[in-house]
Amino acid sequence: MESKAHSGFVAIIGRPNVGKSTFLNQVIGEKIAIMSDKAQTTRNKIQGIYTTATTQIVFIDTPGIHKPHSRLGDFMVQSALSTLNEVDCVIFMVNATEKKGKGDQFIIERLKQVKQPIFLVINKIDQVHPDDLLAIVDSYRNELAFKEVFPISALKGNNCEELVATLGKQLPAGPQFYPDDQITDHPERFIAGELVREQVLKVTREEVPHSVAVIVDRIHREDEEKVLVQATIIVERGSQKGILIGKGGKMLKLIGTRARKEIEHLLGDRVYLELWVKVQENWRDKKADLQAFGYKQ
Ligand code: GDP
Ligand code: K
Ligand code: MG
Repeated sequence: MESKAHSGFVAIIGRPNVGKSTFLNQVIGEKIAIMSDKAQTTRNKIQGIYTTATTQIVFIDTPGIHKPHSRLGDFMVQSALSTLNEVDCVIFMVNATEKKGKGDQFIIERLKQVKQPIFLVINKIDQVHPDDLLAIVDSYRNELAFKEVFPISALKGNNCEELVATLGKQLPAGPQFYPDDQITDHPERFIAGELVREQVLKVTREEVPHSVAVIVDRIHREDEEKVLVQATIIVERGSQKGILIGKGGKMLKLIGTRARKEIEHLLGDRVYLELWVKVQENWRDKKADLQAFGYKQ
């Protein structure tokens, strides 16, 4: 592959729910990372590859940095923090609608040890008055020297192109890491499983969203225009299995219908989605289960 005038890796770091995955999808123009209003939606690092004639930026979306309460939580926070050593630039994303909190302070302390340029990105500006931004910016600027500060709306797209252009210019000349048409490092199988999990997150509450993993067992082309996708939703307790299946199977059907549409968009084909629900007690704290479900250290 050729080289580019600008190429490199940019980590997107921040607390849960600040809009990291929304930003990644906005920049790439496709849903490669699932999004929801639940904390800990993103569990794995996800690379989104942005390529133009002169530039290739590999964005790394990361799990929100939080206080972990399980082995899975440890894995997530470690994978987020470990990207800091692997990138050319860091985006520290915060939420314009919230004051700087303890969680941000924890991240700031980590970022103080980072040598690469850090961009402070204040997201969700569509929800605040412009006059309120200054105080937020100041509260972070007092703590860290940022290369630049960007107020954006990842949801609406405001100021995202400008941020990407600035990041690109920041990167040195170098090799192109991925082909022009590749937009993520994860295979369709992974994204299909995530799209099922996204729908589970949207229809469940409290502990259930956090207790769910999804494994895609099989993707099989049935004929020219039909793809069979078989997936297992794993939960931690029998009661959760009951919730996910619902009365007369209603809940599972809802999840399946919605996820099927998303997977059809991903694959560009008609999809038959078959879902099973399985209990694997306490999987979030078991090393072998974590590995089996794709959360490898
Ligand atoms: P992450 O946990 O940091 O990856 O956050 P997500 O991308 O999953 O988004 C968390 C929630 O914030 C979702 O409900 C998004 O729709 C919402 N969100 C993200 N960006 C924006 C934004 O720019 N404006 C508004 N109003 N909501 C946003
Ligand atoms: K989220
Ligand atoms: Mg996310």
